[in-house]
Amino acid sequence: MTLYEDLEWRGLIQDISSPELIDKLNEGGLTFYIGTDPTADSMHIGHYSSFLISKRLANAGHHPILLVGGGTGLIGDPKPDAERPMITKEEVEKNIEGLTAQAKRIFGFEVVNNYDWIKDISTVDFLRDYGKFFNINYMLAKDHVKSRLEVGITYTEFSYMILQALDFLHLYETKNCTLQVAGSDQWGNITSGIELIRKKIDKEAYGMVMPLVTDSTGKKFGKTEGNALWLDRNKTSPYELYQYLINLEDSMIIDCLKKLTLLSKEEIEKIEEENNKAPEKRIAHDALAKAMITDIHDEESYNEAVKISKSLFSGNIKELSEQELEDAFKNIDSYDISEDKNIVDLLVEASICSSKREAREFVSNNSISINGEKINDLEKAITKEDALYDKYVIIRRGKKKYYVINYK
Ligand code: 545
Repeated sequence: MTLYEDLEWRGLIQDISSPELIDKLNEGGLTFYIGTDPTADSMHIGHYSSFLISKRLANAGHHPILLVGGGTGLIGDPKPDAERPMITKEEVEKNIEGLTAQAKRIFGFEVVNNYDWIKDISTVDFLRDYGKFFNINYMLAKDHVKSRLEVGITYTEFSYMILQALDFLHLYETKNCTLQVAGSDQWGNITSGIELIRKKIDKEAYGMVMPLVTDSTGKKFGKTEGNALWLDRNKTSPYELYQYLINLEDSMIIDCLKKLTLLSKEEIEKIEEENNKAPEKRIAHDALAKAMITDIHDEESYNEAVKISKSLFSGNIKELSEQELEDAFKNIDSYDISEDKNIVDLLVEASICSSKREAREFVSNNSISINGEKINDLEKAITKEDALYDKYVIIRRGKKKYYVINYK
């Protein structure tokens, strides 16, 4: 199977700028780039799905460049509905550091920063050397500008496409970069670059975009109750990522294996076949979680996530290390205490139960466990002795609901 056939099979091709690109992709040896603006200090899973294309192309013999938009990040790529709030230069600095380190860790490729060339362009040069190649009518017809005409768009954001276009030209001229890839929302910016390269130096450059991964309701992949799933383990622990992936709708799994892992067609088809034979074993979910967590973090992180899940399921909380406990309960409701407390009082104070009566009922019913052990003594005092690693008392109410008491 050729590279292009593989990308098509995965559903990763939304648009290509010219059919000539197909042969070029299959031959190998292209230098290509994908860019990201420093609007956050970490990528999330949505960005990851597009960035993974760089690995696929690199594995097929192309040369990748990852661009961090230190210049464009100060301007802001127009969103379809509203102006972006400007972020401070300090924030941009900090985000560049985070993103560059992350991109190097996960993808291991050359990273360039467009601030390095954009900062030297004077206003007059900008207007003469680049602005002159952009017809306002052409710019107004771009999707993200068009959709903003009613609500308004500042001159700053309106100019954004010129910057991304001149990046492509710059990389074409300095690194012989002939292809830009991204998610489908970047089509307008990519074609602007192709046009600029054609008009200014009479050369042919190419673009390719992939669909953004969504769930069955059209929601962007990787968003849980408004929170993104980050690639930074301090923002989203491997365990949280594991939970998200393991609980994905069944109907999405094969598509995710194709789009979000580097597993081959043969491997994925085998997984699908085994999964169909015994769906209750959730083989495909496991394979997805294993591949993604190993690629984004490492195999140890995947094993740790599995261990945490098993321990929480069986109630063997005490076998978790301090780090594992922290990963498991990072985003769980917590309550601080600094002295010993009677269990019933504590359950009410920490809002685990709504009244003393309810708290007594839960305790008497064996519905409360402390660090994985059921208690039914209404006089039980929670003391420093109960704090795992001298810090955490893990309370479970009913089958699933966990709370953390921080003994300070
Ligand atoms: C800037 C200069 C260039 C080329 C590209 C850019 C960035 C581009 C853009 N891309 C998106 C982005 O999101 C913020 C990430 C925060 C960590 O805005 N104008 O930077 C996303 N991109 C990945 C995919 C995307 C895109 O990083 O392309 O489609 C999302 O999957 O939205 O010369």
